[in-house]
Amino acid sequence: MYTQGLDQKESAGKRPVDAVEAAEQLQAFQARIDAEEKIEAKDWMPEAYRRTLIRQISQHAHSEIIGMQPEGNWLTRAPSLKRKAILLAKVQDEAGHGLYLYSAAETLGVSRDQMVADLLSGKAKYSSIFNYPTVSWADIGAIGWLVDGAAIMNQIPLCRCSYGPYARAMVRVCKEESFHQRQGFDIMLELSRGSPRQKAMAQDALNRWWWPSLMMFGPNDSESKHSAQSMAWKIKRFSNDELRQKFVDVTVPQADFLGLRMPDEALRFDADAGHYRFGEIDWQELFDVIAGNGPCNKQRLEKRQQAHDDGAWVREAAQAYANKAAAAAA
Ligand code: FAQ
Repeated sequence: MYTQGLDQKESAGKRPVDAVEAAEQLQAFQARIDAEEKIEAKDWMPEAYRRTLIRQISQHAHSEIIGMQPEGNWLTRAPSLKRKAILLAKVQDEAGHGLYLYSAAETLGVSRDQMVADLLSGKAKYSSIFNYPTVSWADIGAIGWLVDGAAIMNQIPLCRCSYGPYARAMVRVCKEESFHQRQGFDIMLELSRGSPRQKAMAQDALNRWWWPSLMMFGPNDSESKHSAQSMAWKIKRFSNDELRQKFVDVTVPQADFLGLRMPDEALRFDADAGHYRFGEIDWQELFDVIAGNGPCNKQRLEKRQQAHDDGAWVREAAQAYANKAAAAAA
C-alpha cells in the first residue's frame, strides 16, 4: 500500500478501508504535485506537508524580521544621505517580506501570535546568517552582495514551489532581493575602487561573510533531513548542495571583478566540470549558531522581544479599533 508521506497520525488506528482511502488521497495529492498543479490553502494536503510548510515559511519570515537588525545597526551611520535612503528602503523591504511570509503561513492554519511566540521562545529557527555582527560599513555591502545573493539563489526556485500562496509571495520578494543584491555589490565596488583602507575594509568584510553565506544553504545533502521529502513535494526544487554550488559559481567571478580574494585556499576552477571547487565548510560552526550559540543570537532575540513589548500598545489599539468596527457593523 502507498503510504509514503502519510503522517503517522493520519494512518495510525485507521480501519483497513479508511487506510486505503487515505493512501488513495495521498496518491491523488502527489499526482497533482507531479503535474505541477499548485496546492491552495483550502485543498486537502497531508499533515506532514502542512507542517513542513509552516516550519519553512515561518522560519523564512522570522529570518526577514531578524535580518533587519544587523543592517538597521548602520542606518544612522551610513556614509551619505543617498546610502542612508537606500539602506532604509532595503530594511523596510525586509519587513514587508516578513509580513507577506507570515500571511502565507497563516493560510495553513497557524496564527501570527503563535509564530511570534515560537520565535521569541527560541522554538522556531531563523537563518544562521543573522547571528553575525556588522562591525563596519563594508559589512552592509557584503550582506547585500553575498547574503541577498545567496537568498535569491535559494528563493528564485521557491517561486515555483508547489504551495500557491508561498510561491506567489516569493515573486515580489525575489524582485526586491535583486535590487538589494545590486546595492550591496555597488557598495563593494565603490569601496574596492576607493582608497587602500577602503579596499581593505571590503576584503575584511568578504573574509568574515563568505563562509557564513555558504552555510545559509543548510547542511550538506547527506545531512539534510528534510530535503528528500521537500523535493518530492516540490517545495524545494534544488538540493542545498546544488544551490550552494550555483552560488559559488556566480559569485567567484564577481569577487575577481571587484579585485577581492575569496578567503579559501582550496578554491579552484574545475574546467572539466565547469564548477569552482571550494574548501570544507566548518559545519560545527553552523550547528553551533543554529543551536543558539552564535556571536549575536542572544542579542538578536532580546532586541526582538523588546520591539515586541514596545509594540504592545499598537496591537491593543488595532484590536480595540477592530472590535469597535465589528460592533458598529453588527
Ligand atoms: N540557518 O533538512 P534541512 C534572507 C535547519 S532570508 C538556520 O536542510 P530544510 C533575506 C533547518 O531549518 C534567509 N537553520 O532543512 C534577507 C532544519 O531544522 P529543523 C532565509 C538552518 O528546511 C537578506 C535543519 O537545519 N531563507 O536572507 C539553516 O530542508 C538580507 C536541517 O536542515 C529561507 O528561510 C540555516 N542556514 O532546508 C533578509 C528560505 N539551514 O527545522 C535581511 C527558505 C538549515 O528541522 C537581510 N528556507 N537549517 O529543526 C529554505 O529554503 C530551507 O528551509 C533551508 C533549509 C534551505 C534554509
